[in-house]
Amino acid sequence: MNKFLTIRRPDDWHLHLRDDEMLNAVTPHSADFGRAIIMPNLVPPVVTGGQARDYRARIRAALPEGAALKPLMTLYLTETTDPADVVAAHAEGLIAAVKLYPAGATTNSASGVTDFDKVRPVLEAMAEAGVPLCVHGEVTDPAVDIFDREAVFIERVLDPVRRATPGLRVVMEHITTADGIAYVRENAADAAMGGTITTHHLVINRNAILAGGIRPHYYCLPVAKRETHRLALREAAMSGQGPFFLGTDSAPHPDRAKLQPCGCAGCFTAPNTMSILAQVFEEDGKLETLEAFASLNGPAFYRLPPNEDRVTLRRQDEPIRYPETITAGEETVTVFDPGFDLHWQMEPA
Ligand code: OTD
Ligand code: ZN
Ligand code: ZN
Repeated sequence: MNKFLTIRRPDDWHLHLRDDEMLNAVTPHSADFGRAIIMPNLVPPVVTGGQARDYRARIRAALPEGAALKPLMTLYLTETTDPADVVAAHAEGLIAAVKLYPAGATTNSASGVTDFDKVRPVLEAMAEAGVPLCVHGEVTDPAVDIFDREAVFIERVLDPVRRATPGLRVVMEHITTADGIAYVRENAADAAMGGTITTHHLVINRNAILAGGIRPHYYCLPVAKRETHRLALREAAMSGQGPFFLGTDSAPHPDRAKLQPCGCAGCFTAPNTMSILAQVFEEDGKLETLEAFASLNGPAFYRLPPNEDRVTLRRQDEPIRYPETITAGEETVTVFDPGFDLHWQMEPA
């Protein structure tokens, strides 16, 4: 059966494009999104407005002719971030948000925050100027079980930081638990909070990583949780409700770095994200809410207009074949395999 769905052009509110050869290889795969929030966890991280401007120029240079994508930059919050630099970069439209990584939480997060008192002046300036804070919501305390780190973060860090900084607007990034969904829902009034959900966390639970053999390409942070949590994410993403929007967290790594005794975290979903999303929304009979999730709720939170132009998702009977890997210089990067056939493809409207 041939079907199609025309929606406003989607945005990606959480994306890793890396730098150098990897940047050039992966950026074209996100070119059909309208806007993307670009994560600052390069080595060294993007911490100043000046560095964000330079990085944006490198991203623009890596985009193919005629690409729709507009990179919205972020700054990596450190204990020495200058509040005035943040406010100025936001006022000129260079950055859309500031990113908080608890020190050591994920790939390249060594420069993250340990002492939250040190960042209080920046957070207060952000609240005042309306700059959203995007958070990687996991504690790094080794005593906390990895599957509990998101829920514990809400109680130990997120809620206290929000209470201490009235008016600070926060995005809980890549929610992986029912606890995260509930917290965002409870605090979403007046767009005080939003939450991104990735494509891969709608598809896999922790069995995908560990049952019947260890599968490094399904390992990411926050790690996928048990099935009840995946179902809570699906319900939230498909609810059409304002606080929840798409942030793919597409995070490419060379296969060489993933297939190691200590392999790194990240799923590369940029090439097939919209196909997978259409498939899972269709499966749950919720195709009509895909536009809210991918194209409307994000801009509403970021106080930006939705994209004016449209794309069409077209369903074909024959499964669509995506490459298993792409190449970046000498390296290969494995494309996320959802484990089921894909029938939807995104085209210009
Ligand atoms: N998670 N990998 C990466 C980032 C994300 O926490 C994240 O946002 C990465 O490689 O940059 C990952 O698994
Ligand atoms: Zn993160
Ligand atoms: Zn990320």
